[in-house]
Amino acid sequence: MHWLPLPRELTVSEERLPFAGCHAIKHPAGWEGAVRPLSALGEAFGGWTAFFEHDASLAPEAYRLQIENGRIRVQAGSPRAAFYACHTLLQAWDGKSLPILSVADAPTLAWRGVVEGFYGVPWKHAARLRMLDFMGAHKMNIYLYAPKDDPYHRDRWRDPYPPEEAERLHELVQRAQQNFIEFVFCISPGLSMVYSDPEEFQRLVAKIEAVQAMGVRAFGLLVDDIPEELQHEADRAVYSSLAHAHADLANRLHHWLKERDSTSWLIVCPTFYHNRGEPPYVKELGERTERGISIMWTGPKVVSREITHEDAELFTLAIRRKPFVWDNYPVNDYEPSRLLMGPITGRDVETLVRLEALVSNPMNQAEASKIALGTYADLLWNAEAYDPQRSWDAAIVHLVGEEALPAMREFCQQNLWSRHWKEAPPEIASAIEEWQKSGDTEPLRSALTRLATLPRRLRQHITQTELLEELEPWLWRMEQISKLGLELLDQLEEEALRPARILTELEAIRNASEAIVCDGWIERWIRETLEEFA
Ligand code: LOG
Repeated sequence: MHWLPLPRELTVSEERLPFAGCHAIKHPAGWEGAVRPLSALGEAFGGWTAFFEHDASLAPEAYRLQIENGRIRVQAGSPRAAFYACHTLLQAWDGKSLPILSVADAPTLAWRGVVEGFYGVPWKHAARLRMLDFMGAHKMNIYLYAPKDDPYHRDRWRDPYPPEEAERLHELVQRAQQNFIEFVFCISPGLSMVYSDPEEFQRLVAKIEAVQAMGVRAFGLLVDDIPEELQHEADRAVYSSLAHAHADLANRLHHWLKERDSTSWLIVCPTFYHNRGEPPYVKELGERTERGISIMWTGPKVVSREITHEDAELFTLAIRRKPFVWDNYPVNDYEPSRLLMGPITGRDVETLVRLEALVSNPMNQAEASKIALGTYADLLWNAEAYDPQRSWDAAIVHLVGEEALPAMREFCQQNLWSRHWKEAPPEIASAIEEWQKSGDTEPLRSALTRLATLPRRLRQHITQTELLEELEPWLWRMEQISKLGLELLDQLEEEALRPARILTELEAIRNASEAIVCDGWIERWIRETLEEFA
């Protein structure tokens, strides 16, 4: 079984639970939505008797699940925990029956999720809905809506959403609720807002009020990627610094929110969001911003390969609260020619227990992001047992199915961006080096042949059209460039090198697609070889 996330304590027997003939789920009043995944499965396949109980002695997201005496028994700390128990059962379901099993489960980190916070083409509405279902099914519980290129989020933050867009936003909020996900509406007013102007504040809260009416209680005030100095004369007259202005705005908004709903939650992304707490801005923001307001952090770097517990401790001291991590992986907006298909690494349990939350900022490609996101779901739920390799396979199987696992794993291995995210260069590098040293063409020929046929294997095995569409530029590039590499090998072996022809083809490939595969090793090898032999 490819668990994702891996439950904390788990025993699975060889025996199966027989169908009960009728489908009966007993649960506390108001828990219909929580047991929905199991009732849907039971209705489709025949059914069992299941008992769900609220156990107040359990942590809010903890649950115990036993299959015994021919029935299913769940004790859950909350409806969300019961929902997660159902999804554990769904993962144990093999299409025919459920195994006899026993699970005791609870998360490492309280808030686990996604921030749609990248530049470039935002996700489509349907992709967001699918993402929320994916998150719920993998026990992620928070989604921050913050696409930089949604004009109403940033550039035109003052303007209300037109009715159609508002309707879509409302639908997202509802889908999040069905999946027990906290929907956080974020707004980025910092490019133009006059912080000290009361009318500007009114415009900000008017925008927020409209989303509150949709049932949202959590909001993000994002002032990342704006000028590092106060821009308006009026603000310089009132505030001693940028941090002063940001803290004042956050505090006013926090009060405004709490007055309307005591369960409201405000999350702030500061202008200096990557550091260990050393810029004076960070310390001042920490001092001036009221307790109860969360502060975001991307780790020591914008894109942090590693976040250590020492890093987290230093930042915690500066902001006087646990950091809410905005994790810039697998986001590719700063390098759109690459897909980042590896598992998350470099955040261990020592770090995670020092955080308030961790949300991953993914790629513009929503479906392809689910490989890395699946590994995040696993890490954040059960960090103690996290094994990136196991998790990676599980995430691949959850996305494309068992049959496509070998081909998809191969594809992911070619899309890791080793310079930034991984120590070792891609596999093809050693075949190239081998060829350069010994002149042995066989390892290189077989590696290139495998790569040239990989796209066909993937197109055969992957059934999700949305995922295939996202991958297509990389599949095409991989096919073309490996075929060209094979052609070059043939020409060298036949001592009939036609450098101009190879170069023309290389240019044509580059012009047709900017996708980078295998870290660009094949292109580099072709160019260098032509220079050497021509
Ligand atoms: C942006 C983010 C972007 C990311 C990666 C934060 C807090 N803000 O440098 O929108 O997707 O880097 O390019 C960012 O990370 N700024």
